[in-house]
Amino acid sequence: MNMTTNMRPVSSAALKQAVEQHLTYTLGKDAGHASVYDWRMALSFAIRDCIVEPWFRATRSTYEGQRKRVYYLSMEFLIGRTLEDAMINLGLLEAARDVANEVGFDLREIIEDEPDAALGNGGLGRLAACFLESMSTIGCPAFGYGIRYEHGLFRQRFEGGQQVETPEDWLTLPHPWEFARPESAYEIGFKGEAVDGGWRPAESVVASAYDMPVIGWQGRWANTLRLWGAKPTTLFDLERFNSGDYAAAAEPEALARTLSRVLYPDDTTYQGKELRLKQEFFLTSAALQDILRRFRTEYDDLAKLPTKVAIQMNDTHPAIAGPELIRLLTDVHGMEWSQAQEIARATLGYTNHTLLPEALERWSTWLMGNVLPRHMQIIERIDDDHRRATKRPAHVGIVRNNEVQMGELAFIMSHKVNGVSALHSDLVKKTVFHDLNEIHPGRIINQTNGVTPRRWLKLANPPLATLISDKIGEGWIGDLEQIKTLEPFAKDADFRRDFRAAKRTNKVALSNWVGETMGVKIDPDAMFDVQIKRIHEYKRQHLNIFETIALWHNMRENPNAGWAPRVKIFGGKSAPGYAVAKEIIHLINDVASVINSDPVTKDLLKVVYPPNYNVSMAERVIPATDLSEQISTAGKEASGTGNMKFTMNGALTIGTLDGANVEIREQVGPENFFLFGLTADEVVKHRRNVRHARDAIEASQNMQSVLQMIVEGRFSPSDPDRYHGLVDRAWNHDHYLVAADFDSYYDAQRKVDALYLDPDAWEEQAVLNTARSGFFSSDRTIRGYMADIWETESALVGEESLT
Ligand code: TH1
Repeated sequence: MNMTTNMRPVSSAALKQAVEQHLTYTLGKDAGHASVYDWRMALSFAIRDCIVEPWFRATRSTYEGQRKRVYYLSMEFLIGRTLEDAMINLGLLEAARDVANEVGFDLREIIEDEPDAALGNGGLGRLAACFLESMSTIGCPAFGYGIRYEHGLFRQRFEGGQQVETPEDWLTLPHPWEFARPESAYEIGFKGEAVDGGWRPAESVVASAYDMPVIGWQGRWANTLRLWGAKPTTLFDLERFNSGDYAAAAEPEALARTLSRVLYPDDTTYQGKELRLKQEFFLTSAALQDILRRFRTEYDDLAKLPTKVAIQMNDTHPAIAGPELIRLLTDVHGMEWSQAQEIARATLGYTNHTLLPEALERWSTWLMGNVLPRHMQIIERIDDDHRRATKRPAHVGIVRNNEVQMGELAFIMSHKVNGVSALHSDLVKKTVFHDLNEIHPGRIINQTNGVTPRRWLKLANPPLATLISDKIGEGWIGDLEQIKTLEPFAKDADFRRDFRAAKRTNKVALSNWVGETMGVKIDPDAMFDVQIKRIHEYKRQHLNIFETIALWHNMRENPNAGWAPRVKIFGGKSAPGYAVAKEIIHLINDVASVINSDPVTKDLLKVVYPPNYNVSMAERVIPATDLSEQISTAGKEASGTGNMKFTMNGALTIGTLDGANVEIREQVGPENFFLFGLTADEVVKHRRNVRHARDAIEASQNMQSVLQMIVEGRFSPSDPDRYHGLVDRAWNHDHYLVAADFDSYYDAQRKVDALYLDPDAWEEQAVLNTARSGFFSSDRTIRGYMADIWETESALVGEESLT
């Protein structure tokens, strides 16, 4: 087979030769003895070779065209696997399949040998990964900057139904996608003292670069993800070593390595730990030093920085960028204060991802002053300037109650602040940044999140992707708006049958995997009802499991009432220190073991919770889903992005008017979306009634039975008191209004049942969901950032399409 990419023709034979070369000369392995790992490495190197040329070309074109670059600063990049994604974007998947077959391996097995790069917790990190891919697809010159954590997000196991964490070790084996750049290294200081107009740090480490190329669709452009690893400034204390104190001799090294050792496993909460603040500064300072160094090789006037550089802060985690940029411009490059402030502001943008109070970063002035004394001075001056310029009282400032408010700092130091869905951006204006929005009208804008259709449709769902391409051509992959031309086929019975068949293929594959890995038999013809995301009270996995219990109870009472057979699928990790979330996990697993062994409901209901949910598991589960659970308390989920992936893959959604659900419902049509629950406004009003939960439970027979069964120990017979705390909270501390929304949710689920029992009607709505998902491509989101925040243009405009 002859595949052509734009950099060189790659036939199966040529690829095979390249793979064998790497096997022999890079890995030193004889084909006769090569393992799946060896073949994966050889194939990865061969594919990586194909990226290098477009990567160089993109870099050269950016320099030659003196183009503006975007720098995306993020503490998290949740990449998942790279090999298959790269092969798809280069058009080499088929050639690779041929090669694998010829050497006696299954390509799937090789692909699945790659560990996930889990350098993120959830949506925020995965969004950063989708953005990188979209920036490369669009040809937006960009760098991602992050930390090369030795240990990504912990692995999850269940023991007796409870979450147990073990360390993740993706870097134990060599990582074929990175290029170490020891020559790109910067010193990062900490502590010490501020000395007039400068800083004398007491400690320092070196940030050393590792680059990963990010290839866009059809290999037309490639950007760089640059991850920083921490190294000691002095490797070794020779004096101490010679005196026999071996442990102390290695101290500088140990100290530095802790900085990039491990990702903090908290999603939407922060702990205020010194090491975290140091990590944030480590990333930010390394990135800014690198950005200024690159700028100065090309331009002589730092005043031009905002015309050639746009820096985006992914939440407040890199918000120290404001003060650090000012410090570098003034202390290091001698610029005057007010000009430096202006230039920093024109260069920086800030994305807010949450309104949850426990997520809003605040550092005590003591800690900030101790770890970053010079920055503390600069923050106070920014704050003073802002107060004076806007004549505002102390309560709107950055420093309040002896704490540095990182949201306020990020806002004041940015020219644009954006929320991540229409509802969320609206709430940002009305709540956390109400006063700042009045002082700076127009600064807050919205950019609704998106996801890349390359990974989340083409890669994850080959049966559906092939069906779509057969019908409307391949244009949708690079321009998801084109998927709307599928719409008329919703009325075409043959197409609906094929659409259903594609879904069924995915459901069979998932059923087999669940059977093999968990030993639970599930029926691919039952409705697959899925909630996969971090476990958090506001996401309300407990609402889902309560409804599951009510459903089971009612099925038992009346097994022949025409229930739609269901498989409830859960996936997700809890932060290790989040006891309430861990209790919810335990309950789900306990409920699963009781329900799954009930002979009465064995053909009607199953509950499965595969451990260690991650990007690769999402790729497996989402294409096999019929019903997507997006049931957060309205006003709490800033956007959600899983919701978009399900819609693209033809799942129907049951959801609240929260985050991007609102826009999903608008796009797919309210008649194709199962809505329930209070609105964000109603939630606020409802909470004023201190009896809201008690009133709702007393009015709901269903909810009462559920809580009764749990408190009686029906799901924990060996430990009947296990859930007394959980049930007490449901009655008395129901902050997320599970009780108030319960009946509405239960009723909406029965409408779901009715539709599922009418396959034709279901499939019509499913097709319309896919056909109307064009808005949710991260390509659209990135174009929005480019136009409204970064003021950059694609380097590929006017270039011929290579299809
Ligand atoms: C998530 C939001 O919860 C989610 O609604 C949104 O879709 C996603 O970001 C992308 O915009 C967030 N993740 C984090 C993680 C940390 C701190 C704040 C947030 S908000 C560590």
